[in-house]
Amino acid sequence: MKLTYKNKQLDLSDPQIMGILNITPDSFSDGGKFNQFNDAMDHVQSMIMAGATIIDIGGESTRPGAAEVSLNDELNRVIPLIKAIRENFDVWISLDTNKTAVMIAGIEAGIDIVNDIRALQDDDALEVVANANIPVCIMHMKGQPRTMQNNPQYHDVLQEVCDFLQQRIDVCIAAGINKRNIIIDPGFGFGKTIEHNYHLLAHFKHFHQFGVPVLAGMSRKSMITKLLGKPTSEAIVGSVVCATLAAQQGAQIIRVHDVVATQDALRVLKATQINELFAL
Ligand code: 7PM
Repeated sequence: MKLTYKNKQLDLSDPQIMGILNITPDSFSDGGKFNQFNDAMDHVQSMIMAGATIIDIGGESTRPGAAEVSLNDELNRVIPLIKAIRENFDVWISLDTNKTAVMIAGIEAGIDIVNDIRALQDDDALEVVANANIPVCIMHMKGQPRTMQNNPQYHDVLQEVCDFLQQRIDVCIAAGINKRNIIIDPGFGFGKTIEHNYHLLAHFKHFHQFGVPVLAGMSRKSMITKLLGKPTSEAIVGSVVCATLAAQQGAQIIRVHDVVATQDALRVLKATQINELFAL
């Protein structure tokens, strides 16, 4: 499997690391502008050097429990960075947003993937992505970010997530999005209890039934911190194990904060798949 956009290709036959770019709230809008921008660029560079082939940029508007971010704040936060990354690095850029206006500006600024936790349910989002012929990640979420972790219930979580993803794939294709541009994501932590999340991870291979690449994002989430009773600063090992279990079940893209540790794990996993040994 591979992703294609403009004249670039991303081979997905080995799992690819999507590095999460931290963007501090209020970045670029006050006196700390210059430092924050440079910190972000340094972070991008180190993630690329550690093996990330995709950088995921988010303006925080999609974060569960986070305050709503205005359109202007989100644009001011992400667009200058996208342009700078595009100019300075040879890497795929994904933009984590659910707002059509931000997608349009991001596409114009040079992103390669739209990453939408709302699976293109904003007005005109389907049409914008279809017209741009750009890869898109559609994610499952139950409920709304502010309230989704408030006692989520399912009859059968795996079935419900798969039904939703199938519906959204159908809607995307009906709107003119090429199936080759679709990536799916079960949405760990988005309207799911710890048990729901681990059930989805245990059965992760079922998400390949749609014939499109699958993305897994569990890094530093509460399914790890709550299970272990540890703060996010101590969730690296748990996060890497989750990433490894998803990769072992064929996840094509792993969205993580800790790129170095995840890359080590993926190389160890690959060594068990024989081929790596010939490359030593
Ligand atoms: C607070 C809670 C802050 C949750 C940040 C988050 C995903 C994503 C996010 C994911 C895809 C985080 C999340 N999670 N996009 N955006 N898949 N495709 O941990 O799992 O970064 S935001």
